[in-house]
Amino acid sequence: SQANIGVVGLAVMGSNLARNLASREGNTVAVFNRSRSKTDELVAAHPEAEFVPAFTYDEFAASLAKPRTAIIMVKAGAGTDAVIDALVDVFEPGDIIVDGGNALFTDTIRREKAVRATGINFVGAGISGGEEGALTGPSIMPGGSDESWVTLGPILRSIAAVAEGEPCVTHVGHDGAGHFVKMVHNGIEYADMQLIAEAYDLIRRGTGKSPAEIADVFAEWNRGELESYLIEITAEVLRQTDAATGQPLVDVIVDQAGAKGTGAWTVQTALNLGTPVSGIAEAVFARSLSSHPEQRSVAGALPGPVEALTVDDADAFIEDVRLALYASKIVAYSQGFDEIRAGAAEYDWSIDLGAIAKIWRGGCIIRAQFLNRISDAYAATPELAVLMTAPYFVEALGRAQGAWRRIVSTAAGAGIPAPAFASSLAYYDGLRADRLPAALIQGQRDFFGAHTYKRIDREGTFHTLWSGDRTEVEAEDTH
Ligand code: NBP
Repeated sequence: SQANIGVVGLAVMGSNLARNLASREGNTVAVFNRSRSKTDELVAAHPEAEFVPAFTYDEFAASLAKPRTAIIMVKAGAGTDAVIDALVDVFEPGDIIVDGGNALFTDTIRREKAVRATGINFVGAGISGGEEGALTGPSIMPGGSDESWVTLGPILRSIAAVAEGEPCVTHVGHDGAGHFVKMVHNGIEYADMQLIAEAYDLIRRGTGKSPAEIADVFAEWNRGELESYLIEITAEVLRQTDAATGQPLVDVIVDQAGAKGTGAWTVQTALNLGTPVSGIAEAVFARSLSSHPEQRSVAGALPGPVEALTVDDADAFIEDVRLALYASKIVAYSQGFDEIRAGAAEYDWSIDLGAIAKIWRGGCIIRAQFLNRISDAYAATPELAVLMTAPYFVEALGRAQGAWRRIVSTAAGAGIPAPAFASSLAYYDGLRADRLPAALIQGQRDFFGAHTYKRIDREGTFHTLWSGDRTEVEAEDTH
């Protein structure tokens, strides 16, 4: 029998994706894994699924109907390149190779160019939702050519999560656009998680509530405008009791956050693009800070504030934290979408930002009600320069800013680190400012490096003769 779709790489993600594909009407799924045992195990464990197992790349290619379409789900990096090379050898022009792993978008741009030269289509597709999502319906962010989307679109639509009746997949843009958007998704996820963690810490230290009591607070928040998967699972984690010690699980987990690198990529890319994703950067750095026990153990000697945190009205404090979280979250998404806009301009992708918000409503880790507000904002104003200036967010930020300022100053006064709350607020005020001290920085740059400056009242480029008589001269534009 000929399969219409194949999966290469049958570890947890690939086997779940293959099962998802096989469960959809009309799909027959060819499966291949470098070491045979995973293929045998998958086929044996799921007799209900219509799998066509292959044990060599030749067999795999022969089992696929044309145009052959294969999704690679292997360890990102050298493994991906090895599988692409092997598939290019056995595929033909017009066939489609999809990389569903977490590739760096610049690798995807490189691979797409190389594979396209053989006449074979290459699609880098970001897939979010972890193993559960792969099995039951992920959010999928495919790049690649328009030609490949004709074949691939219906297949991916059949396995994607569904949010409000719409499949969580769209053709994001060409070559690396899909993996770029998936990268920013993960960056936003880092920020969202850090903000939630800061909210928990403030409530715990401010009110003395137990993790289980704070779980109730998050469960309550999940019924309002913060409703999201991450808020929901936060309540679950906080409610968990450790069987061995009887303690809240969160209290026996080592407080050093791990990372697989996609948050760092988001920030590195933003630095290259000159896009300030400061909230996301703080979230990535907060994980790094937590993971240096050798530094944290000596830093206990650093003096803290004299006054401990006192909260008179716990309910009012918790409401302030909720609003600070909401406002900071708006900033994180605004920064993330700004990075996508900047990336699209740099790499010449045409990306529909509203459509991206929509495909994140289901399947992925940052799925939330809130994303509807973002797609509404871009539907109303596709050219929106700053997401958070859309009327809905202006209203929400107006409602939240007082609380946000109180929480950031309370945290600073009490010596409680709230880097993502504070950084988001500084970004907000920076963007809002009528005048920025950047004017002084231009003066300093002109002083030591003759870097020149512009004037507010006249066209042209100017330089002050700092080491001479300090008169101003018109200068060549150095940019
Ligand atoms: P892993 O990332 O653990 O990769 C294991 C798979 O890669 C196995 O099938 C292995 O084959 C195969 N492989 C390697 Br390693 N080198 C290979 C090579 N040179 N040639 C052929 N196959 C090779 O699997 P995973 O956790 O299922 O993740 C798959 C992809 O999905 C990754 O890119 C990951 O970043 C991405 N992703 C994961 C998640 C998640 O929640 N885990 C979420 C979203 C995306 P073998 O069996 O022969 O060793």
